[in-house]
Amino acid sequence: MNPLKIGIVCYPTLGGSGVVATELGKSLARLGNEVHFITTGHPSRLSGYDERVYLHKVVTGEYPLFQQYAPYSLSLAVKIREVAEQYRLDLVHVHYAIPHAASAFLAKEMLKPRRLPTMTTLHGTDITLVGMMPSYYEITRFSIEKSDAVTAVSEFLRRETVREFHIQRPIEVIHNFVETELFRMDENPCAARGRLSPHGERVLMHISNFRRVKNLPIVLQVFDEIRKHVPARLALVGDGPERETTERQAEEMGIADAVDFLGDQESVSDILPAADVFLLPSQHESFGLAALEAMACGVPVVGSRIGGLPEVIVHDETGYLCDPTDVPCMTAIVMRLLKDENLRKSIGRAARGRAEREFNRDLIVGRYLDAYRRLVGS
Ligand code: GMT
Repeated sequence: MNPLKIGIVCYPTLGGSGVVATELGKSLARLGNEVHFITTGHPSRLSGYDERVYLHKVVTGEYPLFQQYAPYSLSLAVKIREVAEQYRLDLVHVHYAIPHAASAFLAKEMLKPRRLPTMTTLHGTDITLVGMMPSYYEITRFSIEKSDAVTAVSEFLRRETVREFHIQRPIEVIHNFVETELFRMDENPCAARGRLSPHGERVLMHISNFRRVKNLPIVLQVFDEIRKHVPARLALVGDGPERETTERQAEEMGIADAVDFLGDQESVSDILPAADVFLLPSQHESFGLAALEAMACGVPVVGSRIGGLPEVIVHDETGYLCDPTDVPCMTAIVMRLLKDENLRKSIGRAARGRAEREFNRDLIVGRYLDAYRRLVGS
């Protein structure tokens, strides 16, 4: 099959949509396609050199009239058009609808009569939170309808999009994926374990972009309950708006000395295997990429029974689900796992098996490639 020239638009900052877009782009390039990232900065998971990977930076022009409102969406549209023309792109694939789908639509219109097929992947808060805001609702609906192809990262998100935005067009569900050769089960204690468990304590872990939806107070409360019974430490990986509040809460609860704030980490695959249990009590989660990465490392996840998480975790088989604020439920499950090493290990193995079977990179990247070929051929 002929290789494709693909433009990928994403937010480069830490966050699931940027991670998925970057990992997808890297995989597509490895398969021989030419990939052009169009972003405001260097995507956080883009490392190493690949001759088929190009980076195009979107720069917003400053002007006193704009004050703090430099129109990123317009600069992005101009950059997409420019890259598409210069490199003869076959298609552009945008991640996170707002404002990327609208910018892709503008670029497509500007390029006419040359054809530029567009694909939008919906990730979560672009639909469930931000897209629902009155100031974004109509443009989100419009640009979803105008994309040539639309995918959602879970069946939950597809249903929500159709319901909330009264969408008529088809939306294909393509789940997120994990690189199972990188995110591996560690039979021997991994290097990070020594730092996170200096005296043999059990390690609970949470990784996120520290937004309110991640429910960090619940993570702290569950940990607080656990350490009343078992020597344990909590590793918090990532950064974002709730970090300071979380640090303060840990102080107020008197548990700060048992909590490690690791901040943004480039290589979470080196840290995850150090965990005994992974906590993800989010209020919203359209998929839960961090949960999938933990599963691939054989770390049992205790998460929320909301959104797309039940599509990732089979309760009681490959992890556990509770209501997002049900601290007693989560505490009881974590205690069970920590007391019964056979159970913890067998759930971890089952989680790893599910990640390998259902969410492996080759399977999911293949589905995107099929969708691209249908789009380009149509
Ligand atoms: O909203 C966020 O927390 C970040 C967001 C993103 O787009 O960066 O994450 C969403 O996309 C991820 C990748 O598809 C999903 O794994 C997350 O579940 C989803 N977040 C939410 O739905 C809250």
